[in-house]
Amino acid sequence: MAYTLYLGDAAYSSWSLRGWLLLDAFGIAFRSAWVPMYSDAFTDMQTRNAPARTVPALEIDAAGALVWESLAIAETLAERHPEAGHWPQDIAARAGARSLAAEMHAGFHALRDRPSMNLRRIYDGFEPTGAESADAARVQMLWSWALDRFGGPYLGGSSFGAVDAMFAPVATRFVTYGFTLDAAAEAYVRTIYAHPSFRRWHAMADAGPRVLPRYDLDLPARGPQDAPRPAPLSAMRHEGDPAGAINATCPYSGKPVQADSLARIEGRIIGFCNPFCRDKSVIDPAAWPAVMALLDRPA
Ligand SMILES: N[C@@H](CCC(=O)N[C@@H](CS)C(=O)NCC(=O)O)C(=O)O
Repeated sequence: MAYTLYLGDAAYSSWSLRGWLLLDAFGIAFRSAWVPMYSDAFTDMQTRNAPARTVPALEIDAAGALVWESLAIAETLAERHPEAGHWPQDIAARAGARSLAAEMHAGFHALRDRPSMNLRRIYDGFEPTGAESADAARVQMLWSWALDRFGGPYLGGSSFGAVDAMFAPVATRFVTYGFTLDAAAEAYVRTIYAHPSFRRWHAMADAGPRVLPRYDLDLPARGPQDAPRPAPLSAMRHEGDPAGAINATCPYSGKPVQADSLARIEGRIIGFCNPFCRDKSVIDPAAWPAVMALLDRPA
């Protein structure tokens, strides 16, 4: 099954993150079509995809069908890939997970507005409004209830599900704006930040060059290195001869390694086909199975 997923900027597009997790975290192969938001290319994409006007939008290539709205994407993928586990098996957990996902999709408008997703920043001194605090309190109450009732560490039980994809951007908002969290929410945020798919998205957001100042607040800010992420492996950009790399072709694309796209990861020189692939790998090597497979090769 071939899919194309239309996405906005990884650092800022919370709904894109949800759509991407609905495929990547469930092992479903797809092609990402990144479209910079607030650009002519985005307007063109909206025209081509009409009547869909938002990202994420999922093209089911063979069927010539397009599905948009993240909850509709979740249900479409769950229907087409029943083995992938978008919803829990257990009836009570499935009912709970579906209800939480629907509430997220339809609600929490205050939390979705001013404290928008911004994976590039961690602010000091953000003061939530009453409505933002009320949304944050309800999210935490729902998380505690689900984690307690279905056993955690994910909201539907032992494995990552569509409901976790729906709430992952909220976990990032709690980090970016420094919301005061109860212990269960704090633990759940760490669980999301440790999930391999989330780590891949965050690494791409960090590596992407585009900064959209419209999402910045006028507050002291730290960078994403202070997010509650697992400690990265040792990695840095490397300058040198591509012949010194342990691989001749990019672990992602299979294209030839380029001289401007080398990294030293855990002491070994690895080459990529472009600087973005290098940078997303340097930021969090362990998130990328193709990089780890190279490191696992005998020296
Ligand atoms: N309810 C939609 C929300 C999607 C959404 O608002 N996406 C934003 C980017 S995060 C977008 O495409 N905005 C462009 C526009 O509204 O023109 C969903 O569940 O997918």
